[in-house]
Amino acid sequence: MVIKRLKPIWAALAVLIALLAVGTKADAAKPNYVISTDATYAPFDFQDKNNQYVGIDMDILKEVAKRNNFTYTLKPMSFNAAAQMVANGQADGIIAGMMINDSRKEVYDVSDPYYQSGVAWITKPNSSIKSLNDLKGKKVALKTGTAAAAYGASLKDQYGFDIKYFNDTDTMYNDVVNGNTDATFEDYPVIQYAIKNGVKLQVRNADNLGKAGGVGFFVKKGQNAQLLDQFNKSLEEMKKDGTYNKIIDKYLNSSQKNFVGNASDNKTTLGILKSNSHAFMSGLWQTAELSVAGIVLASLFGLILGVMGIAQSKLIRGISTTIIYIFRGLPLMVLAFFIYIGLPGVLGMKIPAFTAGILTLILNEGAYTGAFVRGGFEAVDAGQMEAARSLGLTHRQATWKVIVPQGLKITVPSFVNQFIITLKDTSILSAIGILELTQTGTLIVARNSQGFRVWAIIAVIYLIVITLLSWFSNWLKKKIA
Ligand code: ASN
Repeated sequence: MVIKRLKPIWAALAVLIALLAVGTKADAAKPNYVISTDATYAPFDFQDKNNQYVGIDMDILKEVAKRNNFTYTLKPMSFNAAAQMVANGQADGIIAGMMINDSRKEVYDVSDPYYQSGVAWITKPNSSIKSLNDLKGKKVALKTGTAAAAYGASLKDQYGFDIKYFNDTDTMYNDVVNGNTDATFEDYPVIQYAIKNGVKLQVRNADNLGKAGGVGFFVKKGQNAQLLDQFNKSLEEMKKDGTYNKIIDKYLNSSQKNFVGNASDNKTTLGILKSNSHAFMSGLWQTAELSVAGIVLASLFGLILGVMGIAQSKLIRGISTTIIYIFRGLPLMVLAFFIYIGLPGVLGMKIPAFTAGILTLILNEGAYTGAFVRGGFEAVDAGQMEAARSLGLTHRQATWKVIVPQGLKITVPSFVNQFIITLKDTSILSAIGILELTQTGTLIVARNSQGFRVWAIIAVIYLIVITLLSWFSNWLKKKIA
């Protein structure tokens, strides 16, 4: 009955989702590998002033691809998510200043090392903490999933400190600089580069690094042997013909300013806006795309759930209630990780980040919408249904012609509210590497360390967009009412 009526809506939804999934097909001629990376990990991986991914890893990867005639799609995100992408087959390989160790060899196949590293422990320069023994009762910042974090955590009981976890290196450094945590552990070349470029921290064990070892390129165990082989061969060639040294020299013997741009650009809000205008615009565009698609599709899905919630059949009502219960109950980020990182491993197919993001919004925001739409329908006076039925309308006709129009009017303010929530929730999708406004902010702060100014700009952009959306929604509200 009601379900039959909804068939076209289901079909439209399926077509839209299918459309979102296209555009990721590989070029048939050359192999195209999906390579994940840490979005903010200078000097290995970071964005330059033109929003290009640069760094030792990026240059090596580019060169390997050129020499072996393959292309690749780069997936920059937090290190932990990037590593999981490879472990569950979403990405073919990861290059992210990643240390080679035995536990990783159980999950991945690893290239020859292309750089030597080791774990440093770090405090503020004037800190009273001078040895690991001074960490008793203190707080230590670690980055989730990293070799440095594993090393730091292994010392926790011995030295009696507490741990606070972060997703990216810059936020972790900031926490120590601001005095919220007392120390941190990070790979030596990475902290060395940050200090050279003005981060106010000090390494405490430069000549006694923990877990010294090589940094390598990783693929999922038992897969992509050819890619790994090509990487190793090209690396060897590059070491012989001088390309490797040139790359190392480019990043380690020059200051980050070469990549970040004119230092004075970063001292004023206007300068930051100007020098990053392209990044802000493309972040805004992604946020807008996610919001519009999320709002339209989640509203449709919510409408379907709402109508199902007042169906005659107990089963259909039960399905609606269960879907609402599950997807309203799950935190948005958990759902996004489940769809983007968890599902592909089970389904054996890759899900593009944008599609995963939209699906997350449809399910989560749609569940909220479904709940208030059903409430709106239930709020329509029971006499309306009875009157319609006594006039000879079937239950289905009465639902669509009498209850739905009246119920929807009641829910208009809730819809407006939900539109704004959906727009704000798109920021959570930065966690799966979608380069929307929030992730754009993270990347810009990672290269210019201007947290206050950059986040103020991002906040103002969100407020402007939300104001525009509110105006539009109010206009729509007047039209409908
Ligand atoms: N250096 C880290 C590790 O080996 C990776 C990273 O933080 N990008 O675990």
